[in-house]
Amino acid sequence: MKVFALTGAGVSAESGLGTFRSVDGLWSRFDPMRLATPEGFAADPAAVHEFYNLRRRNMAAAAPNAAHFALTELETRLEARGGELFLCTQNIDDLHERAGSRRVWHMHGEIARALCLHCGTRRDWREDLAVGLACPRCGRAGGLRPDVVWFGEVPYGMEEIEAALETADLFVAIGTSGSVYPAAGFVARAGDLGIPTMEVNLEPSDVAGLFGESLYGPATETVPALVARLLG
Ligand code: BV8
Repeated sequence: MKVFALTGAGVSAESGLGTFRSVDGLWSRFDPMRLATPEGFAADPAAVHEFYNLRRRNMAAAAPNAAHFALTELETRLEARGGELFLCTQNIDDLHERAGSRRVWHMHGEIARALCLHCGTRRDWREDLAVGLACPRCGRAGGLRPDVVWFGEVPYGMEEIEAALETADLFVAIGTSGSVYPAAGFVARAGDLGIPTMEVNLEPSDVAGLFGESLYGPATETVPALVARLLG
């Protein structure tokens, strides 16, 4: 059995990492167009670095939760049966990896990596970023940015993601509001292909009506229950 799982901020919510669109969410306190766009970075790189430095430190202090561990269990047990879990996350944190997931597709990049705009080098980066920092590869300053996908930028791995979606036996969206594309469009694509779809979330998402089945509640309860059901 091949399961395509798309995760969002809701899977990390119970680890203490903020979501974007809840009442006190990140985008209610910070302006995404000023802090999560290339134009915003060009206009005020120091403000963008401060925003991501805060989130990078929060991630380092957080721990994976039962939902992350359940998805690791699903990956291991499906592979043991000749199946596969394609884990595609919109999250830029590393909690899936720290829970033991071996293959994670970060379609919106990773906050623990940095990209140099001068030489294009990408590398792990777990410290604060700052405007004056020089790239260890090319030695030039002013070009280091978080290696994340901002609004208006092309998500990573779209070819692999679309290929995996088309050959999935089940599409499950976990902890996402279904408000950002192209990720929010995956359920429609799966539905067009006749692939069963399931929404696992705290509450109905913006695209709830497109799912064949839904499971509502906190991810630390719903995801382990779903995994137990899928593994029979
Ligand atoms: C693209 C990384 C072309 C950075 C993010 C104008 C110009 C350019 C583009 C556009 C435009 N207008 C529209 C677009 C497209 C745009 C878009 O969709 N905009 C929206 C606002 C309409 N998209 C883009 O720009 C994308 N690129 O289109 O390029 C293209 C297209 C196709 C193919 C190739 C190229 C790039 C978008 C990526 C932006 N980067 N993040 C960072 O993290 O700082 S977006 C960010 O928000 C996330 O990554 C995620 O994708 C998105 C949604 O977040 P969620 O994960 O869903 O979180 P949210 O808070 O919204 O919801 C949490 C859910 O969890 C809730 O439902 C809640 O109920 C639930 N929950 C809460 N607690 C729990 C829980 N569930 C379970 N248990 C709990 N305990």
